[in-house]
Amino acid sequence: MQRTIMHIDLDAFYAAVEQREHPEWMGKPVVVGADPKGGKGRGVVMTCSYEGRKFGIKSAMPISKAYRLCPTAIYTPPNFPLYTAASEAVMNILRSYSDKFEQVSIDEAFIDVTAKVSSGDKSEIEKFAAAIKNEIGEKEKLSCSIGIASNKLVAKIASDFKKPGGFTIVEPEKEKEFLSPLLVRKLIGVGEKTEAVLKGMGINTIGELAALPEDFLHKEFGKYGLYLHEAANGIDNSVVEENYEIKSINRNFTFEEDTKDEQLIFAAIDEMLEDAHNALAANNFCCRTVGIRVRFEDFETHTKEKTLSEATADINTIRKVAKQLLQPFFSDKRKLRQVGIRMAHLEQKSSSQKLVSEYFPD
Ligand code: TTP
Ligand code: MG
Repeated sequence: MQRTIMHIDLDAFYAAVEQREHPEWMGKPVVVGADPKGGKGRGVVMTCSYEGRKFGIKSAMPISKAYRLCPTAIYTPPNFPLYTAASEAVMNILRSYSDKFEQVSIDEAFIDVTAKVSSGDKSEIEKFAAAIKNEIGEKEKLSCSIGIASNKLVAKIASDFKKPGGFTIVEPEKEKEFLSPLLVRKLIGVGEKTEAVLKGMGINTIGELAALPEDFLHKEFGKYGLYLHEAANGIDNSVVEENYEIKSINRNFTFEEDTKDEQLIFAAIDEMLEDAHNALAANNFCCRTVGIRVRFEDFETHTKEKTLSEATADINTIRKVAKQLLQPFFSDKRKLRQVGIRMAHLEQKSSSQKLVSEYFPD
């Protein structure tokens, strides 16, 4: 059956929220990320308003480079509670347009509107998308781009096609034609490494990739090659479905005998971490908050947590934070009865990361 799927992605999300909160920043280059410290700052750009992108500033760029490109931009640290609240409000609006809803990241979601519009009726589909865009604009004062296609893969690429504020409809049967001139990197699951390998084969565009025999791709890339073949040909049968919600992952360990032995305590932490991290990875989550819980021999219980500037799924990073949080408790005279860890503020890794990890399990 012919499906109609929309992918909605907010424009310059963190920067747009900052502009909304500081109307005097409207129309100006706003960079959300690390402190540039007059060009000597370390850390990266999280995002930048479209006004700043004209100077060449982009997500993940060193903040020092952004500062060189535009020293007069407004530099601001991230305010996550604000973005989370804005994201939740937008997601609730989107959910009201279809019960087939899937949030992909903090600022993007799919909705399947097959049952809501007549397939192939372009003007009806456009009106539906315009209503969503207007409601997000009016209620949340945020701008979005919408891609519409017969599957998720093409809808996602389409939403990125005319940013900011774009609508792009890819009509059924036109998926291949639409993808053909685009660079392979636009495909979900194609990162820097695959792009370089394909370049070495003389393949730059999705159309060139689509023309390669399936067998050849299978031989070169294994199972991932089969995905590449389907994706390049605009085929994707995955369904829009909400991932069940896990709010946090918690593990606790009670010592056989109360202890102050740091080695023993760290070993317990390591064991729990491994287990909790497996749960994190199995659900394709990363976490932004790492917490610990200690219970002394007299049952007095303390919790401590740290929210990171960026969500992570890296076990070493999580371990380091957990151990730092635990350190002050060792100076207490009392022994520990129980120790626990917590991973919270879970976020789904972006779908491109998801696909890559599915095919390259490392
Ligand atoms: P994106 O949707 O990739 O970027 P964007 O919304 O800022 O810009 P646009 O969609 O118009 O191209 O990511 C959403 C938010 O995620 C972004 O506002 C900030 C955060 N983010 C990072 O913190 N680091 C990154 O490297 C990227 C790409 C995004
Ligand atoms: Mg966005």
